[in-house]
Amino acid sequence: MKHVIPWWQSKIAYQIYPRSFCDSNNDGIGDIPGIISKLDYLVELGVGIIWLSPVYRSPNEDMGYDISGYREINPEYGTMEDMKTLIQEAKKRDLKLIMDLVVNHTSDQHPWFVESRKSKDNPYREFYIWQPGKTNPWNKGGKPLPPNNWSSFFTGSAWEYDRTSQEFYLHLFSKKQPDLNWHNPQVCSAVKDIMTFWLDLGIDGFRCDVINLIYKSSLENGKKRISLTGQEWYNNQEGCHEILQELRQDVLSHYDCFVVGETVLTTVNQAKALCPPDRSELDMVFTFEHVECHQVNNKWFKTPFRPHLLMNTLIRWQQELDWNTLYFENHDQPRSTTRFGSKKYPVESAKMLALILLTLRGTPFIYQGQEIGMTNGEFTSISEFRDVEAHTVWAISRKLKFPRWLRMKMLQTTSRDNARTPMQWTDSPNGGFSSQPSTTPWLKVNSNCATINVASQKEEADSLLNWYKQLIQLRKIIPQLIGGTFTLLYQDKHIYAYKRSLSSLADSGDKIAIVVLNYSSKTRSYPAPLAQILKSLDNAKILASVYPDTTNLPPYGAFLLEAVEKV
Ligand code: ISL
Ligand code: CA
Repeated sequence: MKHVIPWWQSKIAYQIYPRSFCDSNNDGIGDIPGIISKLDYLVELGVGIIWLSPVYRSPNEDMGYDISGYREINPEYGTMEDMKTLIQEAKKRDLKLIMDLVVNHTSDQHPWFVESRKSKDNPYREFYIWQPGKTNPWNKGGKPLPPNNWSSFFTGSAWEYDRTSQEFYLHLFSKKQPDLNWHNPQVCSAVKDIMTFWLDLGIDGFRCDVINLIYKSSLENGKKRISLTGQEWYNNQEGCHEILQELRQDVLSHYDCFVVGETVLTTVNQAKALCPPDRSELDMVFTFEHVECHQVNNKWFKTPFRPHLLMNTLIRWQQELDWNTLYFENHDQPRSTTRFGSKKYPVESAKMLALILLTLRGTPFIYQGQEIGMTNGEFTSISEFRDVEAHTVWAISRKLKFPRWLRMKMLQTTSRDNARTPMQWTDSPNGGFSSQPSTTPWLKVNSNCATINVASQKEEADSLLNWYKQLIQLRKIIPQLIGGTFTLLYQDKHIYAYKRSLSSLADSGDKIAIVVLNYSSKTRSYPAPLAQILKSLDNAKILASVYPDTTNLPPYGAFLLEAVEKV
């Protein structure tokens, strides 16, 4: 029997960060009508699923990841009518649409929290995690100390003291993002209602923000760490699995939808447990090992990028997990062209990365602007950053007396604003992000929009944009690239080759797809074992290649070929 591949495995996803995608009314902020105006662009690109970062009502402390109204649209982005139009227009074009579900925390402006902080006996008190502080032995009667030593993702303590009720509340992110209390069944049923509301409006699933952190199994002190002390009490706890099962059973299983979890701190085995084959929990997860394997102890101090660490991690996850997301960028990560690519060979290295992304096993996620090779932002002063995390890190590192140049360098390489600069549609001064060239967008536009933009790459036959289009089309017509197994054929520090094969597919014979790549800035010849493998193929046909000539492997040379495997 032919195995039917579900749509969330066969389609390619595209992440839209609404604030930075397209500004239709010239207020400098991207919006829903702007997104609607670009749906045909996405169809032309060939993607099939849109993941929309939060568009809900929010005071924007964390740019929408702090929600104050789950059933409302942030007026900066449009109205609920606009959102309904977006859902319909996407459907018309056979584009699936998934939304962010942020339920580890809410905004401190959410009516639940506004109530919760009023008094200890408020009916919403138990929606959040409140704890009395510890007496300060050096200052008895003074401000108490936090209940435990947990630290926040944005640095500093994870607890905030509330004067009114004289207790602390937990916030794993900013203090304006109080964590929900998932021990309270009312929280779970409120979230189920929110999910049902959106699924009934016609969306096709969710990207669940930091979903593996929602369940805190204890509020004890954690083992002291350089960052994220306390994680052993909230990372991937048994209670989290139980909640995910409940959400699947009571809500998700009633719809043709899929859920991808964003799961920080998650190992291969934990990822397996979150995505069981019976679909009782999540369908796939965004894990971080491949984007973090270059860091020494925490993300603020990075060692120079070493391609083999990235490749080794990708390969290990390919070998150990049956299906997962594939991504190099999102709204939290620096741009891959700057980070994993080459300054000297920006287009070639970006093409090689695209080839990897679109030929591994899993569901590829392209982040807006990645398809044209957008680079990190060009920030030179703290006042240009908009991200709460950048400002928190700046303040703390200043307290620690880090010199200004070091603080700036840290932000320039790691800040999440790097990926949030406005989408570069044209060579106009604001990159065509706002329809009027005189409008100043909410975040500084990269000056390289003069050369890196959609309009010019559409015209250029061998642009990165057209390379993406070509690979996306190939992935649609070569079944091995979707359903095929992954086998590593060759690996040294620079050169990699892998095969995707699908022996069960009767009409494809023993056809295989092979990818060969040189992840380095030197021209290299084929190593003997790889040359041998390539020679043994019958009817090898190159389907896409970064360079027209494949007699050797030039810098970031990479190609995809189809062949028949001799038995
Ligand atoms: O970028 C990070 C911090 O340096 C990540 O650790 C990030 O905070 C983590 O991946 C969780 O991200 C998600 O939840 C956050 C939100 O700020 C991010 O934008 C979101 O993707 C809190 O909701
Ligand atoms: Ca706007």
